[in-house]
Amino acid sequence: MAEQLISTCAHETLPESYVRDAAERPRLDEVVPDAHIPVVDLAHPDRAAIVSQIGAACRSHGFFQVLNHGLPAELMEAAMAVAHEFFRLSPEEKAKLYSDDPAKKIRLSTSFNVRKETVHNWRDYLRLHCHPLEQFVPDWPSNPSAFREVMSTYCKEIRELGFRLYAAISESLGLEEDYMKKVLGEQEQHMAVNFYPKCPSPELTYGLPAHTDPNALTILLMDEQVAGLQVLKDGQWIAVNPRPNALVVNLGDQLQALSNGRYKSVWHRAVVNSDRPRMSIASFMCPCNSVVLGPAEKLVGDASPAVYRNYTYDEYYKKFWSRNLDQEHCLELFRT
Ligand SMILES: O=C(O)CCC(=O)C(=O)O
Repeated sequence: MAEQLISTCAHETLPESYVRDAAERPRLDEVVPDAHIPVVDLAHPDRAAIVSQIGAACRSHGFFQVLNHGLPAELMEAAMAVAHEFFRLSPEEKAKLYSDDPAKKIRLSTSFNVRKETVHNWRDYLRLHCHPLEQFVPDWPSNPSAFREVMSTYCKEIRELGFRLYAAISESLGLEEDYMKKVLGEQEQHMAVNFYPKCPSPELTYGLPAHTDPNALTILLMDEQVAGLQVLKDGQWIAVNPRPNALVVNLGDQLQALSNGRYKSVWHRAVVNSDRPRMSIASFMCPCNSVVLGPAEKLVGDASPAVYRNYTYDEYYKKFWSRNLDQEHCLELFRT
């Protein structure tokens, strides 16, 4: 029910259904505030250096930020602006798009999976399928009026960037430059526009609890003013501090599988705060549903046997959405 959206009114206290058990809370005072997430300048003149920095970041953090990535700053600002405008729409307008059915390809929803979960998360989100654009855009929100045009342009640019990153990641594993693009098939592309309103008790809840992404690659546009993304590194939560004009890239479960476990799809979470709302726009590059996934043949040998069995993305995605977000790594269920 659309009344479950949290962006439609202000909250003085945190409703009980959002309060985590003491052992599950974010312990915000233990988070490392100024850790270093690798930053890669994609305009560096030496391509080999870019490939090697990306490979190192995929091994060490599973996360990196990219600069000079080709997306114009004005486009990123416009995407954020139209996202803010969307979440300022009236409750009646929002109710028209609301659904809690995870199978719906275009929906405004809340938390993660309200049908299944027992504790909710302090997030509303607009979920959009984005490829092929001409198939999905007619069902995207038409209000605000600039939404479709701005987000379509943004999606096209992100897709191009995603393919450039696949090439560098493939090369960094010693694979053909076009290996990932080919093996992942005709890629789907999804978007989550995440809105985290001001929260009266941020220490008791999450925007999104710890999870890994089920897809291949995620590219995140972060609010430049408000931090909230945290990444698990060597058992400690570290804050990813926004950098002007940067995009944050993280590997999803499918690249961990393709790399035969050399690269990691790392646990991350979004925390909330009581001072300011926060927005993030996540673009998910997803393998084609029917494609058979598993470790790249070249990365399997006597010294490095296959860590994961083969499966279709359809099988994986269904398994992922049938579980709670913060259960064990979904890929563990696909081990050989
Ligand atoms: O809002 C963020 O910083 C993280 C978003 C995220 O992890 C997701 O949408 O899966």
